[in-house]
Amino acid sequence: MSSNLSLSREDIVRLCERVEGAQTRAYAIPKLTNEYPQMSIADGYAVQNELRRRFIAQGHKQVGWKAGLTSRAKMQQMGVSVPSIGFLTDRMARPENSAISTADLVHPRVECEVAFVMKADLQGPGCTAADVLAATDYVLPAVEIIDSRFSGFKFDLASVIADNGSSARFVGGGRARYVEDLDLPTLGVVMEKNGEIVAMGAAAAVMGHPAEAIAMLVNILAEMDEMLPAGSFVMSGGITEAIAVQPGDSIVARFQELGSVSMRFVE
Ligand code: 0L1
Ligand code: MG
Repeated sequence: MSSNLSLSREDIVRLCERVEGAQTRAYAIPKLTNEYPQMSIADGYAVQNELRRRFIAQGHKQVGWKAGLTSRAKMQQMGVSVPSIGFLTDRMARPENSAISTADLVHPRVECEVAFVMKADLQGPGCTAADVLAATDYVLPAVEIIDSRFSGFKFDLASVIADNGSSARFVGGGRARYVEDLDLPTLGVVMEKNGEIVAMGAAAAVMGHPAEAIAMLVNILAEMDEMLPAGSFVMSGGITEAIAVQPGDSIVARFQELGSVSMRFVE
């Protein structure tokens, strides 16, 4: 992927500092391609990798990865046509049923996802959904709280990849299940906000099968000379479009076979 870089190392560090400031101090910035229209997807991942390197140097622990923009609903909502990946750290995790502060977020949205916990390393290229299922310890229901740092959630693929795929917080919960006991594509989910149903879908919305999204993620990692280690927590992407939340909102995501995941949002 590095051969497709158009930005200098100096520009990558500069953009990383811009994204890091917006993420850690919760303010919106214009999409990066306004200033760097030539920015490629490889440039976006170079900025994301620099951000990951900095966070780890600051003591954050990487716990896994996320696949993003993996459903047609999400791609249409955000106006892009290719999925992406981002990293997850311990600082982004929140307990089930907790109160999640919005003071350190810009304009949070929630989406229901199936999360995979891996029991074996996976290495691309050529990783398939069957490889993913064989390497999966268990799956569990999760809600991702995304928070694009770009004004009005307006971005292109290179910018959103640099912003770590809008990753902000995530909550895992419900019941952990073995994949062989489930028919993952037909697994349904209903999301309620303040007791009203606001979104619903089946996991097939994620590339036909959520394991396809994890295989895609492993193959993107391979392009960056990385693998997915055993023990990783991996989110496979939103099944429905993302729903905006604000202080006072309470969210319950009810998953068929996997139980529910709840949280509320506070100032
Ligand atoms: O997890 C996702 O699908 C989000 C990817 C980034 C796009 C967005 O901010 O909605
Ligand atoms: Mg997501």
